[in-house]
Amino acid sequence: MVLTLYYEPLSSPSRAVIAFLELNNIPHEKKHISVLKGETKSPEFLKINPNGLVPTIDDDGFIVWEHEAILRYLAETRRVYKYLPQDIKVQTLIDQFYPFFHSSMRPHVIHAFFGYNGLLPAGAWNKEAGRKKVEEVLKTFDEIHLKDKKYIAGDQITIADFSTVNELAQVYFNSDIDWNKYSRVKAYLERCLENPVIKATNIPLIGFTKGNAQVKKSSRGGFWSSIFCCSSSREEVGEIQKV
Ligand SMILES: N[C@@H](CCC(=O)N[C@@H](CS)C(=O)NCC(=O)O)C(=O)O
Repeated sequence: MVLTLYYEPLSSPSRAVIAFLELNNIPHEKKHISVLKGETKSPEFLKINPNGLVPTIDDDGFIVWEHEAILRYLAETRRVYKYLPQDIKVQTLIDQFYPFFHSSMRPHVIHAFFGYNGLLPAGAWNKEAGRKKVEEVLKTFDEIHLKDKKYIAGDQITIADFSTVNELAQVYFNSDIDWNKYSRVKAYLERCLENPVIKATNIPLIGFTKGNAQVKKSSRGGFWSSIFCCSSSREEVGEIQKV
């Protein structure tokens, strides 16, 4: 049975998996589970991933969620090591990066992505504070992680970069951050986006952040609920529709 990827194009971890599959020519079929329509929380999808999150894969009955685990699983099972080199030092630098990615980078960047795009409940977005948090992350990323390297784990792009470029693109394309203050990060993002597949996977996001979306109030909730601890905020977030 062909590998199935459950994904949402506006989800940065989904885009990282899509780019990885395509760049490695891994046969797969994609099933769009619309976060915007609440499909991640449908009874059918919850049977596949009880956490109700994308990306998720089904590899002949073996279900995997968490995009980092998916990327590693795909590299190992398909024996494609271009983006996960079999070098313990490179792999350790990747391992060392992910806690920073999950605990600092992603939460602040997503909050800002929502804030800049008008997707947070009234009063939940303080632009100055939100931008400051992202800038703290960018400073650390610039001065420590990219200090003397082209990519996170050295001179070669790895899965850690797949995660990061997709995440940071959410604020790279639409925010008032002065990226010239973080010249290594800016050069890094441009370098990653030179890859036509990585660039293509980010195109839905570019269209989205250019303002081709409007927010509609809805009581459904369930939109990126992993980000919100409080269900009342989720209910206010509403539904987004492309216009
Ligand atoms: N830690 C997970 C995060 C997955 C995640 O947050 N997915 C979001 C989209 S980016 C989602 O599916 N949200 C659905 C919902 O909140 O209902 C990963 O790295 O894969």
